[in-house]
Amino acid sequence: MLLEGKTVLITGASRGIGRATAIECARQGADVGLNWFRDREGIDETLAEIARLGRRAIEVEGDVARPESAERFVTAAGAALGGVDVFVSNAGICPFHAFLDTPLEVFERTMAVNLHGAYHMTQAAARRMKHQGTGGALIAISSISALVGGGMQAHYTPTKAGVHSLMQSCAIALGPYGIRCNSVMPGAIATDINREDLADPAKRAYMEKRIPLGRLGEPEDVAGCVVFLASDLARYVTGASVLVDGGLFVNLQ
Ligand code: NAD
Ligand code: RM4
Repeated sequence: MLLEGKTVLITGASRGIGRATAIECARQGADVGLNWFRDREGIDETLAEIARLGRRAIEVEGDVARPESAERFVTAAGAALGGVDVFVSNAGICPFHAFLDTPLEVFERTMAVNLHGAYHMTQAAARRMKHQGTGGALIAISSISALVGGGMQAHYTPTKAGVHSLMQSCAIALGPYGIRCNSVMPGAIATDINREDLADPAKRAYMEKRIPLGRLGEPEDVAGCVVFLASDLARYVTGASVLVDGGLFVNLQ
């Protein structure tokens, strides 16, 4: 019960890494506030799973790309659950596209959801934590793609480097309030975001071959690391990033 008595807010919690994180936080004793967008069925499944664990959960719909969603989410979830101790900025998209003809809308939407959304959400959560005066933990779901490129991801990888950088700056800005800020960098985790990309058997086999632990990741693999960073076990960890990639990043030869 690493998160007993804590309240955790998570964006993009209707499926994938966000859902697995919400469930693991609840299993570790937290009550959870869940942001979601255009996925009623998914958020209902997440809520049902948390109810089975006997924890409180509240959901707030909102597009993270809209700045007003941030204040709404933090205020509503914070009021319903009695505060915000941990905030996980997870919502993200990755519409794979070749660089030279990426439509402007694809670039702008990816930036708006992944980077601007993370910024507004993080700022709203940090303001609330400062006001509460009891510290807190901010965690951004960055990516291995913050460190290495992707030929079909030139509009995406800068957003992941961006949220990592956001956590580094926030660690400095918010340290005086006892608010820790870290990022998690997942490698290749099988979720809806890359279902099509990994449907190509050759691409999938190539990825698996590059991963020393021999398999793609599962959302639950990432959730465990988020729980650690959210918990008091990580009380002296801030401004850090943790790769959760089965060794993919270090595998050069
Ligand atoms: P996913 O597609 O399964 O889940 C994404 C979640 O974000 C969904 O719940 C979706 O509804 C939500 N979302 C999308 N746009 C939103 C918006 N505008 N407002 C609110 N919610 C929105 O994908 P995932 O793999 O679970 O991705 C979660 C995060 O993990 C993303 O930030 C992604 O960049 C990051 N990540 C994923 C991988 C991977 O291999 N799957 C690797 C590294 C990082
Ligand atoms: C990640 C990383 C993965 C990719 C997902 C969509 O950040 O680049 O390889 O599958 O994004």
